[in-house]
Amino acid sequence: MKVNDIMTRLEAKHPGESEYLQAVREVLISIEDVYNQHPEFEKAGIIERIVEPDRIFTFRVPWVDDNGKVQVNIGYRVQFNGAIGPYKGGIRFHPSVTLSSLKFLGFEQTFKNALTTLPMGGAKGGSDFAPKGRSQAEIMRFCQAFVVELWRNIGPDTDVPAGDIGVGGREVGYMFGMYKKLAREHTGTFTGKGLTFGGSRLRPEATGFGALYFVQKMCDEYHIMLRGKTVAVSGFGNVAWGAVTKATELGAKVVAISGPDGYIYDEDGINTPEKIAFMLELRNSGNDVVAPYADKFPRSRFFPGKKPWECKVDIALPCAIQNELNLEDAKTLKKNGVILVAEVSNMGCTSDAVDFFIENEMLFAPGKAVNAGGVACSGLEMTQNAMHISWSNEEVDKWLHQIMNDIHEQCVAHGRNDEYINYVKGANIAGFMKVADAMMAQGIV
Ligand code: 2IT
Repeated sequence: MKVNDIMTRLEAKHPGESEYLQAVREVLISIEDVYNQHPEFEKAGIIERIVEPDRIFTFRVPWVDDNGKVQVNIGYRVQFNGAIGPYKGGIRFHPSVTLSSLKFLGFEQTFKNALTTLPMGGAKGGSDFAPKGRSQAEIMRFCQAFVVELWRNIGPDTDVPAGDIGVGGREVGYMFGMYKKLAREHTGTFTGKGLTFGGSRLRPEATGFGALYFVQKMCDEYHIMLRGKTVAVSGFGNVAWGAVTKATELGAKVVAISGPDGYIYDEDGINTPEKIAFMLELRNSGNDVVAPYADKFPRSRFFPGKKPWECKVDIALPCAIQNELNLEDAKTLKKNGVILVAEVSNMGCTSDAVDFFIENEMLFAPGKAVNAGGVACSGLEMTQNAMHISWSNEEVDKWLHQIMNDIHEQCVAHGRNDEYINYVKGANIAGFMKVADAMMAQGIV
């Protein structure tokens, strides 16, 4: 395999799909050497097959807004790779959603899910629908219209969607309600459900908690004390909230969170139940701004239009959206002496930022390893639904912890080069080998 040749062909086939091409290139570069040690992969066209989704559904989502006006959005479900289990992955509602972004997310999800040790294939879906400023009734009608089209292509052993940006417990509830009505079955076809109808304990916390378990393992590996370290987080949604909660519990001090409007710096730490709960209030307001935090807690400051990466901290955790940390930010972090960067968002860093971290042998781990706790907990929800039981907080947390440790171990096993662990390489190789193995065993399909 020659990465450049493959990329040239893919760019010609899918022009302008920049995020998808970025994600594919990153994985191919990591796996090039191992791949070339397996001539049977080349013979079976593994690369040519693994970079293309199994199938894609695209559909119109018409709905009526509160003023009686007809609105039309586009809906998608990208079933990327079903080699190791039923398709699994979130639904994103955000104006930036395009086929390219969902293809990148589905591709990443395939390897992430492989890392979780659970049998789940990769998928992603969503719409360019913008929930910001929409009423509860509008959100419900949109979710229902989305599922009216999607429902025939999903099922507990076929494809199991969940939440992502713009889709939380409320939206999953509405989508599940319509699914159940159309399919006439109450099964685990969605994860991230409410606790009263088959949801798993800890699912809302799992992405952020899992990320911090992973960060803890990175620290242990390098004999760094997490306790007492300062942390900058981007975002203020569900994932950021889980990360802030667990970071605080583990003795670190989170001093920054952010929104599309700018960032908050709170020197005292975002570390009291009141402050952490306020993040949820901000999110539930539906306004997509963090500025009100500074009004509520006057010792903190709001920096409009800025990113939190300019803060002098020990640890940086991008928790918002893809490509939110660029090369310039990476250089600022290094200059400020940051010791660890862990992507909690999917592909949170641009390619040149990732290259910069690795060339400078900085401690860096990619989203598909760090944030896998979310989908892992979804996998546990599927198991509980299939068994018609529900596990306690302690049981789920124990699994989550074990899975994150296991992912860390896989990264180290495939990414260690003398003293330095290249977590990007480790995660990509471990995830790829599992999926490739399964594809080899199942013939050319
Ligand atoms: O990016 C992700 O892993 C998610 N949005 C969670 C997917 C899931 O199926 O729980």
